[in-house]
Amino acid sequence: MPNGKIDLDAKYADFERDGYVIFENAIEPDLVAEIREELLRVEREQDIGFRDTDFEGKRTVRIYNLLAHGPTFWKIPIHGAALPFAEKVLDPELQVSSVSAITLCPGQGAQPLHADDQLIPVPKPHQPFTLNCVWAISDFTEENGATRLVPGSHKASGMPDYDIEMDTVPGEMPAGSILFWHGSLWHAGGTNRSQDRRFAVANYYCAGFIRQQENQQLGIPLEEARKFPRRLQELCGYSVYRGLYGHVDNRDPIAMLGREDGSKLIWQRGYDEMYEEKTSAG
Ligand SMILES: O=C(O)CCC(=O)C(=O)O
Repeated sequence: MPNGKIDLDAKYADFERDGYVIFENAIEPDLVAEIREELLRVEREQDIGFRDTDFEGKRTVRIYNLLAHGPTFWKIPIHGAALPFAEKVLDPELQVSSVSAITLCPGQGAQPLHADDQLIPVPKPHQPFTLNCVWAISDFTEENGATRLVPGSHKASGMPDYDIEMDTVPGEMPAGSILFWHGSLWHAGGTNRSQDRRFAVANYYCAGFIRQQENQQLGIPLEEARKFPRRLQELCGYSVYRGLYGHVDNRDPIAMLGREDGSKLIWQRGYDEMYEEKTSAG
């Protein structure tokens, strides 16, 4: 990690208080440059233009299902600067909920404030079920549309009205940094008043017990998923939560990718083993 070892406990304390935290300069510059090149390649080859809804941004290029677009993107969910913190917040049996690019182009206006988990019908506040992990692939500045954040709003009991205006702070950070936020935090993409694009990859994790936002098992061709590092396969849903949720015919679905079964199912384990933890080794 370019910035040395990260003090996860200190970062976790900030995260609990504010609902977000930034890991500055956490990603290798070569990887940041590679991701940027790859985003431009996919955009060009697939002829991806601006979105056509206000929420997604009519001057914004979004590329969904990024893991299906090449090995560079496989490095993101399992990166050593990101995954250990996500495991700490959600638990080691977490999943990838979605991985998408959000490129704000000059002239993109502010997005409505929202929380990523606002459609989950559970009374708030609650423990984090989802965690967004936004990689800055260019600098994030107030001028180019750095994400607007409402500190502490993950502890609110409700959701913002669609067109509400309120005080926010910009999640400014240099390229190569990561901004994490609790799924209940109120936030929005900013206004891009600059002449340049703001490049970001939103690597969104969820707990292993809730539904992924993008259907990773159908969205990623099986022959591609077979090539993933094992930890990424598990994160994409080829795993069993607590030895029960997600099994296929009483087996760990990782076997469908030609791997040896990882987890014994709950019925084959002793009860004490139920909370056995996985590691983040890539
Ligand atoms: O682009 C950003 O900074 C945030 C985007 C966002 O929150 C979303 O699209 O849900």
